[in-house]
Amino acid sequence: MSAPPRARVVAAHRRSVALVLPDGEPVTATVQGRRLRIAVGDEVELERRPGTTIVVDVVPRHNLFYRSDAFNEKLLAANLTQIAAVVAPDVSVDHELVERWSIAAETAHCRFVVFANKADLPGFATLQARLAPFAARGYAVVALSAQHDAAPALPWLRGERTLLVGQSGMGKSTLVNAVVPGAGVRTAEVSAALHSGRHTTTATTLHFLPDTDRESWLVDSPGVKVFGLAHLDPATLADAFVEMRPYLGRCRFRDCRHDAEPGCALVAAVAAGAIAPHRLALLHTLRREAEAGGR
Ligand SMILES: Nc1nc2c(ncn2[C@@H]2O[C@H](COP(=O)(O)OP(=O)(O)OP(=O)(O)O)[C@@H](O)[C@H]2O)c(=O)[nH]1
Ligand SMILES: [Mg+2]
Ligand SMILES: [Zn+2]
Repeated sequence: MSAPPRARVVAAHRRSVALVLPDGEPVTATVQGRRLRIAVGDEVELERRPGTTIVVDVVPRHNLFYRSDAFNEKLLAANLTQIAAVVAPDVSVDHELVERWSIAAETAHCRFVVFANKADLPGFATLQARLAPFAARGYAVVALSAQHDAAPALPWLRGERTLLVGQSGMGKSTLVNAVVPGAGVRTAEVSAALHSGRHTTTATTLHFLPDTDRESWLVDSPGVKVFGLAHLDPATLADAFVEMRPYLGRCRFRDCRHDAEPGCALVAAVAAGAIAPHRLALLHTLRREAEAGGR
């Protein structure tokens, strides 16, 4: 008996999913039962019946990227190798959000990169200067203009399975259109998007990079204002803060919460100027979220 056909999920809407078969053929399928939860990027097993295609199982994932608060979780994409945060000078960048994405990337064992978009606009140099802390942590900050010259992004996308994340209006969909000919993703003026209060992109969709045998792809996601990480493990959270790693395990108490305990190596590193105070504060915030999430 031959193995059941497999396919890559390019869009998921409740029990209906859009798939692409290994030969590139697009198919729409229905998910069997209520148990299976499907994310974009999943590889799924199919059963083809006359007139209908059924998703019967999900191939074990390398990782699953999602956001959550104490009540809900929202799957974003599976089987990623990279998270790319898109920022731009004409939208007020929430730097804590960008830090949250970097932390989520670390815990999902993904490379993290910042795409500093709209290099053609005034204020870009100021934006780049504000991104210096990310570069100092070892993350690439790639300057590009999705609208005029997206080429600098290409070496970062080839060979990777990338999720684009960002606030609304940063240019995620514009970048997809620039590097995937024919993607035809809708984009909108920043002002129109912000004033309507609605984001232009409403669904998460996967696009294959041309000439990569469908091995490289990127996922466009709707802009967000918050990114909850209640599902992270409070005990290992500090590992995701790359600059804290050298100090971990050096506190006087093995179960140190890096708060008010004597002999805390992280508190000492903050006092010595080696770790930014807001980063330790973010660690505490995320730990409270994770403990409230109770996962
Ligand atoms: N000047 C300039 N404008 C750009 C550039 N890239 C994107 N834009 C514009 O920024 C606006 C928002 O772009 P989108 O691609 O829709 O942004 P998005 O991040 O997908 O937004 P959401 O889907 O709402 O999350 C559009 O008007 C784009 O034309 C760029 O490199 N330079
Ligand atoms: Mg968009
Ligand atoms: Zn400590």
